[in-house]
Amino acid sequence: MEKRELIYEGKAKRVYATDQIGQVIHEFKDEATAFDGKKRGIIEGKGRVNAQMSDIIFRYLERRGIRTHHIKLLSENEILTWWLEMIPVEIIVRNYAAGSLAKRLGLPERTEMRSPLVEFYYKSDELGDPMLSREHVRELGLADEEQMDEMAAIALKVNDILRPYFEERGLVLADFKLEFGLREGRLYLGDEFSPDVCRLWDTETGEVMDKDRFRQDLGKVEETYAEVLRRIGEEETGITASVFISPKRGILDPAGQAALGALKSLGFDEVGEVRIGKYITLRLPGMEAERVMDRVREMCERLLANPIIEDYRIEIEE
Ligand code: AIR
Ligand code: ASP
Repeated sequence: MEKRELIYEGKAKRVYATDQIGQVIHEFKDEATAFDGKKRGIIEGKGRVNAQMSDIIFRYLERRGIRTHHIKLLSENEILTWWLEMIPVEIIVRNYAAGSLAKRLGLPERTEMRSPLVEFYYKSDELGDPMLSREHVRELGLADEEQMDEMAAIALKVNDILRPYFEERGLVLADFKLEFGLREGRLYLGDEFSPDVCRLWDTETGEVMDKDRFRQDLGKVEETYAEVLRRIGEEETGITASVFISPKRGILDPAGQAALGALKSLGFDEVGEVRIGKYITLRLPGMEAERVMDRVREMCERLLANPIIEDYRIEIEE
């Protein structure tokens, strides 16, 4: 993978071309801005945290069926992704009132929403990211009706996946921003997922655990970013191995025979053979990928399978 020319520089990221067609590198910066760039500063280590957190969250979402631009983490502050033609609309999901919503509607901060809200904003620094109605999006030709529906539906699905995810890690997901883009005519989730683009509150203490610490000069900004990554990164080291065990062909399999007979008597005449096996998953925290295959094979040979009468297949997921 070769890093080529800079193709875009935003407030928090640089995007570079690569020698692979359609793939780009996102380099996350420590620079921070707020209030449409009026407040500026450096959050030491933010680039690293945001790249690594985006890697973890996007992989988690991918495993749960969300199509994202993510390919892989390349270094501590760089991610390889598919290049998307970005739609200049920010989709915000809110579980609690905070920030601009609390202000606009006069709601006390941290009022829980009856059900999650989805809002659209125009990604435009000159205009100060104004809120958009569906009519505004249509009028400006930013996205079509179908794309609007799909973006809103995906945003709510992401909320359903991530709210419990953060809850388990002692964090309330109060709100977040998503950006989408198109690749080969299909909608992909793009941009990043980090404390820069969401609000997180400590479940126990209520402490602010996101970019509001920078916006409101609450102090301990670097420490908070690092703490969020620590909480979500903990169980990320390590590998899951799946082992599929089935009786060897030609070996008598009484359970399979019984199921075959029962299926036939139910009229499933198309079935010629049934073999019934078992499925085992193993977590291997802190183990390097190269060693896992050999170790799990050894576990199969010595205990998990009976190599004389059973076949096994191992799948590894990082
Ligand atoms: N956001 C919106 N534009 C840029 C960002 N980062 C995020 C904020 C917050 C949510 O969207 O970080 O998590 C709602 O922001 P606001 O300002 O509308 O309250
Ligand atoms: N980063 C954006 C800005 O500079 C929005 C924010 O996070 O407050 O205004």
